[in-house]
Amino acid sequence: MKKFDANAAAPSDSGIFGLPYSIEEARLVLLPVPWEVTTSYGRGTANGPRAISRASKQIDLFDMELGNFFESGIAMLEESLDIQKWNQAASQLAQKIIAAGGIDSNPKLQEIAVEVNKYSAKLNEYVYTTTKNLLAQGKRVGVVGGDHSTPFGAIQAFLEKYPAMGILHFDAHADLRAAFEGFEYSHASIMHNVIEKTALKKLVQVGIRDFCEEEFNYIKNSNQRVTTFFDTTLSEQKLNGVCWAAICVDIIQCLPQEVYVSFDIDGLDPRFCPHTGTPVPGGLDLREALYLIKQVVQSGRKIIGFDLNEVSPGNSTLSAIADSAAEWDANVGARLLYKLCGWILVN
Ligand SMILES: [Mn+2]
Repeated sequence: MKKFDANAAAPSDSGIFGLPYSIEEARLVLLPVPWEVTTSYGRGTANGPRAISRASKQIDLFDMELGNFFESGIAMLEESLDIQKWNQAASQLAQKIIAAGGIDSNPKLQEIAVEVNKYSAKLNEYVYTTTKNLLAQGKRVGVVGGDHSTPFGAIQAFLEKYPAMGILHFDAHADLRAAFEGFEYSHASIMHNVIEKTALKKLVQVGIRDFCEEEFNYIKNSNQRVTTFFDTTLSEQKLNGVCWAAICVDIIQCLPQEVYVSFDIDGLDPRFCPHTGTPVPGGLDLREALYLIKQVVQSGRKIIGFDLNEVSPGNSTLSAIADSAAEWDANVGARLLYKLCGWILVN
């Protein structure tokens, strides 16, 4: 480990959060996934990991709640050049389908969708294998997207190690659509894929406020496998004077002992993520989300892994981010990421 002063500014050659740890030294390894093949609305989340990494260096490491947890070691892997290449190639293909509003019954577009799905399968395999190897080495792992399709392979690897785990899912969207626009691994289908293709026992969703009737019925007919705390309900409870702490007890009761957190930044009020791909009015305050995560740990449950996704610096080029309004999204993302790292390292 290099010489390091936690109270000083981050050296320019430092890692995530300005820390000096190598992957070997780190107890927690972050896996960046620069991927946004199926995003349809605002673009830019493939730059999320780099923007977060840049913004992370200005964070004060000492944490009043969690102390100097960073001393366990946190490091971020280099972005895979393969993923960057696949993302570019598959995005170009996918845009043809997105521009047409889905594959419909157009055979040419169906062929393109097959190609896109192959790229997504390659990505899933990469994320799965990388996560599995890190877990086998005794590391803690967090995925940094990219769009919300990115953690699928990681969730598979976590389920192999923690078959009884549940997922606490922050999002504006239910993400329960089957192959949205013809993409098997669409960002809007991540939880549908998790429910249909894995043995996950429990999915608990919070902040959901944008969903179609099919998704609503899917939740209703899930036999309690999916429990959704809709934003409308949460907001009304709060307006009626129910305190957030009591609401958190209700949410946490639904979770098993081991909890994986899947955090789509757009679960928060869009003032925290104005450039995210599909912002929706309403949502949680950052403090409410952090309080809920803290209460999960305080309840005696264990956070075993996480992903943070859909953080986007918008369409600004990466070199312009530092000076642009888009820096804000990465700034919030980096702070949320640091807290997620903290809660995973202390328990
Ligand atoms: Mn979302």
